[in-house]
Amino acid sequence: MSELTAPEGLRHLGSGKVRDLYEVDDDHLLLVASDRISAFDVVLDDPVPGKGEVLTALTVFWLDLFHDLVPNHLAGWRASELPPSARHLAGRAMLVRRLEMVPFECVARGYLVGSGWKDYQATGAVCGIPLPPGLRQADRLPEPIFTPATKAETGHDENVSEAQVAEALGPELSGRLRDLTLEVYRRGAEHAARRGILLADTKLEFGRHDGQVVLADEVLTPDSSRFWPAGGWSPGHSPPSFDKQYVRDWLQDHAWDQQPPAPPLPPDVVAGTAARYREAYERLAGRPLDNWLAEARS
Ligand code: Q0Z
Repeated sequence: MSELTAPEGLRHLGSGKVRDLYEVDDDHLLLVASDRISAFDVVLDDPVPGKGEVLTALTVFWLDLFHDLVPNHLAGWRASELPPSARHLAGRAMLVRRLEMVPFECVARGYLVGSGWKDYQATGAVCGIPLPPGLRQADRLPEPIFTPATKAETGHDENVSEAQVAEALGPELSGRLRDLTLEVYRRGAEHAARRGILLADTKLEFGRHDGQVVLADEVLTPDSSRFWPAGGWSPGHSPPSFDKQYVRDWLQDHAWDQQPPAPPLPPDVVAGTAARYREAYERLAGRPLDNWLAEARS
């Protein structure tokens, strides 16, 4: 059976641009990462082979690295741990504990880019956090900041202040989310920097189970974070993306109007992008992806 066919007998709960979510039982869900890739907010027709496995392998790697800091939702990822009808998805699937999800994206930023740069230019602050004057696009911040956002069903998430999170969830939970988000980001960014990758920012999702705050969803992947090659960064311009730069460059050189569908990518662009994803995993985890995949298929 193809590794991309849906798991039989599991109810499909929803799909994002890249991932699909299924119900396993009352307490467990199955998250499946596809090889789909988006650029300029459009999902491209061409998959990037192995991308879903990299997203899954990286999430499993980071959850293990942070296990002393925060409990997480992972309940299994090896074939032997997956429901029988999902075993062909081993390597791209995670069995997770079903949580009551926190209704905010928990974002940490170490550099001034994206919506943070836009907010700063307009107001001198990001999510209500005042920043020193004179910062340039992509500047490193004096210290990482917590910049939560609402989860938009359609369109883009909207930045909110920590006070708005505290109003909705109470000061205790909002403070815990801030502290955990910043600590996960600090530890991840420090680990990555030692391996030549800058983690500019990241978006985390948390849930609750038995009164505990639990780290959920995908963690510190190129789809939930900005990865920059350490050598390519300099303040004042938007740095190249570690993973998507070939795709973005090629699309920009081909006068695409950014309305779907995107033009088909040439095979060398697809292959170069696949190699960058694999390299990101292997640098960060210090392990060949094939070695992890062999374990996942066991
Ligand atoms: C994650 C999402 C995806 C579409 C719900 N452990 C959990 N418990 C309850 N809910 C979730 C999780 Cl991870 C949950 N999402 C995001 C993932 C496709 C949306 F693969 N939504």
